[in-house]
Amino acid sequence: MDTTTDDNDIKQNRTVRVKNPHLLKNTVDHLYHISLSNTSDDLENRFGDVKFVCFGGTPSRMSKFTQFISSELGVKYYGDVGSPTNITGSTDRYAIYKAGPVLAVSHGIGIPSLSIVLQEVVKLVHYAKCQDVEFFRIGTSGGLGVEPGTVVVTEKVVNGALEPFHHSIVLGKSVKRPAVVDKEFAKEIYQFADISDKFQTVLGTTLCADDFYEGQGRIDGAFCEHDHDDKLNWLKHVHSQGVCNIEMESLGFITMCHRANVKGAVLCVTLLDRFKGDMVTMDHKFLTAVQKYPQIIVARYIKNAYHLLLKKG
Ligand code: R2B
Ligand code: URA
Repeated sequence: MDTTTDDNDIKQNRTVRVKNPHLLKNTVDHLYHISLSNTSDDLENRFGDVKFVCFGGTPSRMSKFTQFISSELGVKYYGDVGSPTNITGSTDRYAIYKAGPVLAVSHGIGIPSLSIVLQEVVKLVHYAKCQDVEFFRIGTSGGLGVEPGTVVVTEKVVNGALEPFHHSIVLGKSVKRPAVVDKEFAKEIYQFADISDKFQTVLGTTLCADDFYEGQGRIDGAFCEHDHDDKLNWLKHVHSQGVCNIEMESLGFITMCHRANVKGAVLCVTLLDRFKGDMVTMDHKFLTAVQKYPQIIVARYIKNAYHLLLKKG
């Protein structure tokens, strides 16, 4: 299996970059958490047509998205009527569904969970020789100064200290990687919001926290060493720096897309206004409805891009 990436292809932004000299030619690479292997699963035949990979938190949301995008594109999804089949089959860590050129992948909560499946999906599309692949995170978040149900298209992403970097520890040393958002791509996707939508869509800065409770300044966790005023002051401060929403994966997602030479975009719906409270109290029906909003925008983008690709031949 050739794992080297052609320089011309990188220049033309066509292939997914796997930057790892240890993945040598013809070695077996078992993608453990998604239960696929480069040597036995015929990846090129099964996945070579993939152009759009959409990530979201839960398997059920991504299954519903698969049904939605399959009807929007007029392509069949892999699986039985009414229930897309999870390609990862024998592992229940993550779910992957396929509808024509679209893969829908669940990533769990937080960067550590996202990073495992993202690395394995990057290798999957690399081994499958997919070209011009684009990645999307379609998720949920807490909003700041926007109506619940607003979709935020991320044009800048920062960590909890408002820095546009992702810090991690490798071999005992701190590594700092820049979170480079493809602003043009974000703007292009934002154009697919429509004035007649029953929800608002905005371009804005997303703060990516390491935790749902203390990491997002909440005061309703099991532990809390700050008070209501501290929380409000922090929320006001980050809002004054342009932050529109807070979630838990965008920093890892954007950083890894950049490293992989893949266009990546993040669209999250807000479930509450954090200036008004901490608890997500939206009822199930409304929650299900709003989770579809970022999917609607991404589906419009994909539909348009897919039709252009088909025309080109
Ligand atoms: C948004 O919602 C989840 C936490 O409830 C987390 O995955 C995120 O980013
Ligand atoms: N997801 C988050 O990470 N934070 C919220 O407030 C809501 C959803």
